[in-house]
Amino acid sequence: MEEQFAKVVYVDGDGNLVDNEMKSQLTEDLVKHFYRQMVLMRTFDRKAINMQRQGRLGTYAPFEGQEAAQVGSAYALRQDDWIFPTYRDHAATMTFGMPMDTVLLYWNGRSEGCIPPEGKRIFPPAVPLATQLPHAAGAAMAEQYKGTDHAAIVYFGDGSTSEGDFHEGMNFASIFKAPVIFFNQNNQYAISVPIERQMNSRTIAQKAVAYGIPGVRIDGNDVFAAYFETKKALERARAGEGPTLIEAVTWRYGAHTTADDPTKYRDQSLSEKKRESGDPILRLERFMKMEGIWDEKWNEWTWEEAAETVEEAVRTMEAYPEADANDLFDHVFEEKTWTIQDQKDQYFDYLRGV
Ligand SMILES: Cc1ncc(C[n+]2csc(CCOP(=O)(O)OP(=O)(O)O)c2C)c(N)n1
Ligand SMILES: [Mg+2]
Repeated sequence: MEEQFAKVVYVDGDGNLVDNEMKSQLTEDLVKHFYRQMVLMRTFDRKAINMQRQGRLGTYAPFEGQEAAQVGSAYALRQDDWIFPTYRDHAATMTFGMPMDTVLLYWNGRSEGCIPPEGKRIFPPAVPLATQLPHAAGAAMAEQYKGTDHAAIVYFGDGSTSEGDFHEGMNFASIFKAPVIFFNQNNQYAISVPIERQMNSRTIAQKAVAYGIPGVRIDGNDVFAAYFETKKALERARAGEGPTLIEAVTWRYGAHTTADDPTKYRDQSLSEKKRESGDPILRLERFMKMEGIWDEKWNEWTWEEAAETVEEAVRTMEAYPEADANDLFDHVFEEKTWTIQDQKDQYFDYLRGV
């Protein structure tokens, strides 16, 4: 299976261009765009962790190491497509156009953090695992009924493939040829459970066979593989050829969330080795050096610009008016159930010191 689903890679961990298929499209502009965006995302991620430690954000799910998978795939979308993220996919949503201060509001526990800019089809991050797959299949089917060529992309982790919703979403999309991309980030852990203890399948891409759809396994730390393979899958989807399952093999360097301590279940020196052998940003630096388009000054400016952009978003988020406690209860259902009303009454009694 690992041979049948060999990893697609355009630029390897050492920065070598190992596949020439897309060479003509690797313009300096595109390469630099990806580098800047990944630097921005990493800067955001590190800042968010620090802010959680300072008590300025709630629990946060870091994505450092997964920037290429998210940035490359989201950049392949068209502005009128749909995106269904999880709690770890804010690099994807920000690349697609979610404002950074909105993402910060989400992690600050604010309902405003789930509201995309007008006209943007960005679903709130799915925390109940895999529930977003049937939603994405449904949104794609709706576009099909309407006769548009809009597509949907749905993000989910390796652990989420053990959920029934994974099967239901894939099967519906397959049988109705819905224009949806199932974008799996196999970061090889579901919290503390490594992939070998989650499944006997050697790959996630092979699961596509069961649904009769294309399965593509990519080096998830190669931003070009993420971009070009998602683009190809989107073209198939728009042409009425149905869904694709993409498995982006990657690694999260850090904790599952800021509430987790990865040293309890894995040797973190492994993460440092992974950085050296294939980090998404480092490999792009190596590639640019080989191509003769690396500029140390430009690199410094890129990191500085990213830090300023992130600080600006933090200022905007922190200048928001106080959260309204009603928000906790008012948006759960269109009409409140008595249990929610009861919880709301109790909470407001508590706030009033009753
Ligand atoms: C239905 C459901 N069951 C359990 C959980 C608790 N939970 C949160 S994240 C997680 C692991 C998910 O792993 P994976 O799908 O690989 O995504 P990753 O966190 O690695 O991005 C679990 C079990 C949940 N959120 N939803
Ligand atoms: Mg995982």
